[in-house]
Amino acid sequence: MPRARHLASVPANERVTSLDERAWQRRRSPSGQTSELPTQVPRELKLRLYRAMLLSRRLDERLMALQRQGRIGFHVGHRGEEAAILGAAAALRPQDWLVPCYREFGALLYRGAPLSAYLDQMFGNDADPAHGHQMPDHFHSKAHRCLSVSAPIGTQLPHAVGIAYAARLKGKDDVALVFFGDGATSSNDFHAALNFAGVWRAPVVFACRNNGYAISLPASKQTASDGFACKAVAYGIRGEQVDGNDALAVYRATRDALEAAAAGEGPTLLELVTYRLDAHSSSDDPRFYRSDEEVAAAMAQEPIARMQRALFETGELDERADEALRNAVEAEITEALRVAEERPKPALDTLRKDVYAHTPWHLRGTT
Ligand SMILES: Cc1ncc(C[n+]2csc(CCOP(=O)(O)OP(=O)(O)O)c2C)c(N)n1
Repeated sequence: MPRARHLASVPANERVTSLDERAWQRRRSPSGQTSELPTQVPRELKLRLYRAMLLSRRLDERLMALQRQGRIGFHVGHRGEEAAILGAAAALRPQDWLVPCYREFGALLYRGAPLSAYLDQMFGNDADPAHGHQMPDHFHSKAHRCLSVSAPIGTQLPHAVGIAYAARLKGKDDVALVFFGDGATSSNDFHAALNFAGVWRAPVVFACRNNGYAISLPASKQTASDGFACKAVAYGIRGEQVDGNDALAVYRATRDALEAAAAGEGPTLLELVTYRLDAHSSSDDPRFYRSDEEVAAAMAQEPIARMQRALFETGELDERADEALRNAVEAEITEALRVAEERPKPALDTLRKDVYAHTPWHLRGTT
């Protein structure tokens, strides 16, 4: 595997790179649109990935509407970042660990978590795996090796390194894939995690979703370096900058990084260059800090239309099949939302569940 290279030494017009540079250059037209998909990715996987992206997009839109109607409390979505998140998730093997930030519910679903379980958490109903203890979108799933979302930025990165290193000590080839945003690279935990991962050669893949902003702060104000992938150099690990709106480029880069990690070749930092089309969360109003023109320009590069065009071009999907897929996704979401919203709220005594071994005095007699 190639070692990380310093992106400052790469001409500006070539800086968005994938692991197979020449294939990448062929795929990249001057408008930045994908014109040729890698043939080695099976059609079945491409269609599964495309369906998962459609499902995530529509879920985002529906959940944001529900939040505005006061039917759920909060939502933090990944509209525009579907290729970065699902392309990476598609590369995971069942034994690998998913260490999310807070936008990766699509990755959890891709791994096989039931949509109902995610929605139970969103509504905080009586089937919520977190028993109503967490904010919406703070999901987890032990069965799918997905850690719990935690609100502080960057804290999941050292956890991922610890999990990966422990797996290696136990002689297993499990790899941890950890997601975070560009803003998290300003946290101490980012630097501690990359440093230890480099020293221990821990089998971990760092997936930085460079979506342009940390709430209102542009990525350019997080760093003076040329992007984030080059930071890998300082820690002696591989770094790759990938077009994060190209689901298959993300899939291939993540798959190669996971394979290298599982083979004992150490960690990789992937910078997935994408754009956050929506607000940071349902509590944010991005009109205060970015222009409509900027969002419209990003919309023209958004990953779902791009993947659809590419699948149409190769003949792997046609308009009728696409429409059927979209209708099926819509029906699945509508039904799952209906069921989750109709479930009762948790009983009051779940307040203490998984929190205290013994009920403390001030909560005794509350239920
Ligand atoms: C330690 C800490 N500081 C500040 C915050 C407030 N905060 C919540 S999200 C966020 C921005 C994170 O941006 P980024 O890492 O780029 O992820 P993105 O939301 O863009 O996916 C901040 C500063 C926090 N949650 N934790």
